[in-house]
Amino acid sequence: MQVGIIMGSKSDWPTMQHAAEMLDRFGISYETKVVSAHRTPHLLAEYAGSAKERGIKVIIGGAGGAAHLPGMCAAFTSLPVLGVPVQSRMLKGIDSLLSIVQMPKGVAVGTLAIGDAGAANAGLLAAQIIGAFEPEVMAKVDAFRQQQTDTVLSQPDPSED
Ligand code: RP5
Repeated sequence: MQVGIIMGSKSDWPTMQHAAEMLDRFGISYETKVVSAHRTPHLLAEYAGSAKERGIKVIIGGAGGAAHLPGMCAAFTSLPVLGVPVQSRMLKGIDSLLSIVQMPKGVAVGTLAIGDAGAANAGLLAAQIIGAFEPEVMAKVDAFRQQQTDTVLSQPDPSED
């Protein structure tokens, strides 16, 4: 598998499935797993610590609330880690965003937007990272973006169907 998609809870899947769908679009293999920083800390250490030797190239971590999963994951591996703030009930994901984005200098997490768009863009960014070394993947990313451009340019008048 090239990408590991991990999340703090099964309840994060409706958000994180958008990362998986994006990777499907580009034919990139991935695995999905619930790995919680606070409920299964030893599993997180084992998962992140072994990811590189298992062939994983990028890890996408999604979590909500006090969302320390991506940061702790990045602490255990030098693979690129992309963090997705899952929308929380009480604070609408602002808590998740601030928990993930404010990594102290020296351990990096690439933080995406809150919710579905962030998860989809995490999949897209993972494809772009892999595509930097695999031209056929980058060609698919370029085609996807061109399709978006063509769609917008073909419907310039928002009042028309
Ligand atoms: C976090 O707590 C998870 O990432 C999830 O977003 C949030 C709520 O988890 P559940 O109570 O739904 O399992 O750890």
